[in-house]
Amino acid sequence: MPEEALIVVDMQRDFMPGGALPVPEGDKIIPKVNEYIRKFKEKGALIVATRDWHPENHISFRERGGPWPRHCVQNTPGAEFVVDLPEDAVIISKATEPDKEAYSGFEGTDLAKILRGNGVKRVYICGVATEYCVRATALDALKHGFEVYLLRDAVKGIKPEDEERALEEMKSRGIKIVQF
Ligand code: VGL
Ligand code: ZN
Repeated sequence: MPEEALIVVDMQRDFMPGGALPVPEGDKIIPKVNEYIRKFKEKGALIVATRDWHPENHISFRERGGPWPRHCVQNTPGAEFVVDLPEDAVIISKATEPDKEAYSGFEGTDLAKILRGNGVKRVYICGVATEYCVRATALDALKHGFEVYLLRDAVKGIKPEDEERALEEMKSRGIKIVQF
């Protein structure tokens, strides 16, 4: 049983420069994320990838009064992964219902059950955006009783000052900020 899981958060085309909701320099972490995927796979960790997977009338979109441009619509190129995932990676689709927003990979999904079912005790988190989906996923992982590590060199935020605040908050709650 793998004691550890790597959770890759929302590494999707729409969150990269040129996409619908770009994280500035989000593409710069792609090689590092791919390296972590290889390393964690090699040591037998469970590899999980979350994806923002919205219906085209999602409540978070501006045309519905939400804060974001339309992004990561199910089965469109913008929702595709931009990192190399192993065939046996667990894919978690979130925010799939029209009227519900979900930043956390645990919200409305089977992620906690899947991790526990695989004997996972520690989770390592990377991806985008640090102050939104990475933060929410990391804090939820803590709530579910996992030991949580954030991979500092493999996350990217939308706004540097918001990212910094989110990192401080995560640290103060007991998440360990690390890099290998
Ligand atoms: C995200 C904004 C809207 C994220 C998703 O993945 O951090 N941010 N939807
Ligand atoms: Zn979204």
